[in-house]
Amino acid sequence: MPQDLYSVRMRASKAGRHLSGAERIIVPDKIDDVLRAFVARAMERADGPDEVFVKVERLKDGPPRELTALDVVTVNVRDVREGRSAAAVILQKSGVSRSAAETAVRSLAGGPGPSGEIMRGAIIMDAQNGERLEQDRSRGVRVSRFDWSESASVEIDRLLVTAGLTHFRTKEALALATKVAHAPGVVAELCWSDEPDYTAGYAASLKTGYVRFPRLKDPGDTNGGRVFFVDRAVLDLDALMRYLQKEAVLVTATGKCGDAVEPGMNFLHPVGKIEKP
Ligand code: WAQ
Ligand code: MG
Repeated sequence: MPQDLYSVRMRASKAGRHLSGAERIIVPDKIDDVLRAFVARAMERADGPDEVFVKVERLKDGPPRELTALDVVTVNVRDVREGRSAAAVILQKSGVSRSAAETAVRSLAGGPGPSGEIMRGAIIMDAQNGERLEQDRSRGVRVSRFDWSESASVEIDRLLVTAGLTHFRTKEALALATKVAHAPGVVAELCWSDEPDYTAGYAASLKTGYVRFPRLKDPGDTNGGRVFFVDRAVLDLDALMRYLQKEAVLVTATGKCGDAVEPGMNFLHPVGKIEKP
C-alpha cells in the first residue's frame, strides 16, 4: 500500500509584497526536512520577509497524474535583445501570434501587475490577440501541487549537472513548465525570474520543449513573471484553473537535456507523440 502524499507549499512576503514561494509533493517522512528547507530559503533573502506561510495538505483525490519532463535546450543568446526576440520566435512556433508574443514580453519587462509591480502568479493570455484573461491582475494564477518523483529528481539532477545547469531554479521551473505545457487549452509559456540577479528564462510548450535563454533581462532588473498562452477556441477557463491550482502532478520521467545551441540554429525536432487529455 503506497504511503499518502502531502502537498507542502511556502510563500513569503514583505509589506504585503510577494517575495518567494515553493512547492513540493512528498511522503510524510520528509515533511520535517522540507519545512526546514522552505523556511531557511524564505529567511535567506537579503530583503527578509515579514511573513512566511507554510501549508501542509494531504492529497485526497487519489494518486497524482504522472508526466514526462519536457526536453531541455539552452540557446546561447548574447544579450537581452537577442534573448527576447529568440523567445518570441519559439512562442510563434508553438502557435502564439507575433503580436501576442510581443505583448507578453512587454508586460513582463514593464512589471505585469496593475501599477507595474510583479505578480505572485501568472498572466493568462489569448495566444492570438494578446488579451489578458486572468481574473485577478495583481495575483494572477498560481500553479500548485507539482513536483519531481524521487527517482526522476535524482535523474534530472544528473542530466542538468551534465548540461552545466546546477541552479535549483532551473529544476523547479522545468517541473512547473511540464505541468503547464500539459494543461488543457495552454499552447505555450514564457517566463523569466523576478530575482534581480537571475537573468535566465524560457519559452516552453509540448511542441518545442523547454527552451532556455541565459539572458531575458539585465542583472539588477527586479521585474519578471510568467505568461500562459491559451487557445480561446478550446479554452475552458474553469477547467484550466482547476488543473493548474488543484490537480496534483508528479514528473516521474525525464526528457532529454541537450547541449547548448547558437541562436538561429534549428534544434527543434518533431514531437507529435504527446497528446493532451
Ligand atoms: N505559478 C504561477 N506563476 C508563478 C509561480 C507559480 N507557482 N511561481 C512564480 N510565478 C511567477 C510570478 O509572477 C513570479 O514573479 C515569476 O513567475 C517568476 O518567479 O532554466 O525562478 O520564482 O534556468 O522568480 C527560470 C529558470 C526561473 C530558467 C524562473 O521564477 C532556467 C523563476 P520566480
Ligand atoms: Mg521569485
